[in-house]
Amino acid sequence: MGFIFKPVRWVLGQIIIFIDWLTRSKPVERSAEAQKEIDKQTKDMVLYQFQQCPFCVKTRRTMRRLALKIEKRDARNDPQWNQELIEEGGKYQVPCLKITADDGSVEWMYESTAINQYLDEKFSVSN
Ligand SMILES: N[C@@H](CCC(=O)N[C@@H](CS)C(=O)NCC(=O)O)C(=O)O
Repeated sequence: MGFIFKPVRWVLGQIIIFIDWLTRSKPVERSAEAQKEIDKQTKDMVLYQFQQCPFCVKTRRTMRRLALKIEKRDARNDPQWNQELIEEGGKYQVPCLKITADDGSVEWMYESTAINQYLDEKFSVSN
């Protein structure tokens, strides 16, 4: 029966991606100057993720809503990112946001709720 799980999981994943696409919000609009400043800050962030993971969809929705240009790395299919996440982040779980500070120190932030809260607090337009 195990052989049935993979295709079923794939179809469910595609449904999640489709619903996400149907219901996604419009990215926030900032002045060119303000967006440039945000882009500078998000240049030092990378999201390790799976395309079909619902928790990753949740974080990608926040990134889209806040118009954040954060590089995404496929930790399931790309062996380099998979290994980096496990060895440097500490565990094989996505989403994980890698944040490199100006002094070169690195934080690996796990948990979609924590990541979304961090991005919202840092980049919400009302702030
Ligand atoms: N509580 C976590 C759950 C994350 C989670 O369960 N991610 C799954 C993918 S959907 C995962 O990393 N699985 C690792 C694996 O497949 O071994 C969050 O909200 O970020």
